[in-house]
Amino acid sequence: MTARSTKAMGGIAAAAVALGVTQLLAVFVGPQADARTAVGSAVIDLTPGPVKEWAIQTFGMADKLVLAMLVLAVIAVVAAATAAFESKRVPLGSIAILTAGVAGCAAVLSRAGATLLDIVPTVVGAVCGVAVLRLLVSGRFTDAPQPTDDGPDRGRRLSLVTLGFLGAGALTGVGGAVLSRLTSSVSGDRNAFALPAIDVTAPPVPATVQPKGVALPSFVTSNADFYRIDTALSVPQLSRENWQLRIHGMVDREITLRFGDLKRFEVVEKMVTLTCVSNPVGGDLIGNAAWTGYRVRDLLAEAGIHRDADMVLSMSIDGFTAGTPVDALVDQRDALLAVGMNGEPLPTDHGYPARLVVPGLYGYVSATKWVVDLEVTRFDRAEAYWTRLGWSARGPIKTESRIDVPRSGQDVPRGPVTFGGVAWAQNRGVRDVEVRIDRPDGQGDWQRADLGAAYSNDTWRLWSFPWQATESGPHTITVRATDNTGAVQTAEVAAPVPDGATGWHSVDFTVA
Ligand SMILES: Nc1nc2c(c(=O)[nH]1)N[C@H]1C(S)=C(S)[C@@H](COP(=O)(O)O)O[C@H]1N2
Ligand SMILES: [Mo]
Repeated sequence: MTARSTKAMGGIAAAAVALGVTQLLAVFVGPQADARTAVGSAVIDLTPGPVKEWAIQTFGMADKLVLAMLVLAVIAVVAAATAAFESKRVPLGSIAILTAGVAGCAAVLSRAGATLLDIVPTVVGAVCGVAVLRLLVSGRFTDAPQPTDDGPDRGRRLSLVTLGFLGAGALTGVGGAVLSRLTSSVSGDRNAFALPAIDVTAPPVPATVQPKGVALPSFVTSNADFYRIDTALSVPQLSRENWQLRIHGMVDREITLRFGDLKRFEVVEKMVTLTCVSNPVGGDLIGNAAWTGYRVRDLLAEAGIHRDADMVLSMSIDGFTAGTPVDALVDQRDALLAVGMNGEPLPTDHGYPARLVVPGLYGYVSATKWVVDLEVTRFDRAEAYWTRLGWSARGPIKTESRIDVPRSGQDVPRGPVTFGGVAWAQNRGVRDVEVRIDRPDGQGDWQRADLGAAYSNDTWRLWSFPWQATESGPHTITVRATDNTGAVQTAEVAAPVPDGATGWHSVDFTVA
């Protein structure tokens, strides 16, 4: 190894120690001192809207993991590149670590409710990082005096010490992350939560919602299979004890509800299909669940909404906001402050202890998880998280449909086969689904699909289509839905930005 590459390795080891020490110390100060989450959240917040959208489209639910790997890779490259030039006269590596430390402190301090104590782990971590780097380049661990810049490194000891620090950094980092997870987790609080008795139960799901011949997808999405989309780099751990909901703004009287206060409201169970605005045509950012909770209408009535208010800006404990039309929150669709999902307390990922569920609206304008604040306001006064980034202020869900069987590129044997999928137009309901199968000559006619029973206008509708595979070769199946207003799903292709994707879903398959 050359002296320069040895120094580069030292830079990575020093950065690892800086990150590890910061992570470990943050365990003792609290989650708000976690510089890793603070920096990651700052990166997410500063990333331009279209890039975020691209990340969700490309990496889907792995987006946060990809971000973490990317940040680590950038840190390693910068640490190596700058440390390679670390010397007494030009301490470039040390400067880089200190600069990163300052940025980390700024990210921590930028978070709501942060105090000076919260930056102590980052400051100590940065100082340790610099100390390690200075030690490694000092020449103390080389047998020879100071190696010349490009000369061979004659010391084995230096590599071993460098590896040791690298290991120490990894250990304290991973240890710190695991410990902070254990100490802040609300899983115990969640397990101890017995859902309130339901006053208004959702109608039972008849077996006929599942159309003949296909099992995909299941009408109710299990909690484990339910898509998850949010900006939360570490899932907020909010206990029922620490939860409260403030309702304020254009109201007659501001109120703050503790979790126990919810007892005085009627408990409603409702089946609602949630959809993400980022769901591409044919995508799976959609799921259907039975939600248990309280009518938002009842909560708002206690505060008394002013007549000229038209938006409720809901905010989560971690600062995400959604702007929902007042109408959608108070009309008969029964928008919920949900505390249960499919008969269980809300999973932490899905908003424990409480979130909003508003039928008919994309999640980004309605479905705030870990919700703690409702500000009654106006669309011309307030702007929510995604609207500020270029998405539409209003987000009614568009009429869409998806093919689940066959999968793209699938081989279909000759003979009888049943295709199937889902269609949705929440708050309007699906009336019809049509399927077109192009023969190898590119011709085909729209034909009515068989429909599963309609459960409600706020849930998706399953369809199936029996077909005889006779002609060998490539085929394409296309689907389109008609909602209860008579509107046929548009063929016009639109991207998810600014208010949801449109177009027909097609799947290519081959008859063997
Ligand atoms: N606190 C918080 N709530 C949020 C979001 C978020 O980023 N933060 N994302 C919203 C979006 S864009 C969608 S589509 C739904 C997804 O809910 P789910 O993860 O339970 O499926 O949550 C909404 N609620
Ligand atoms: Mo979303």
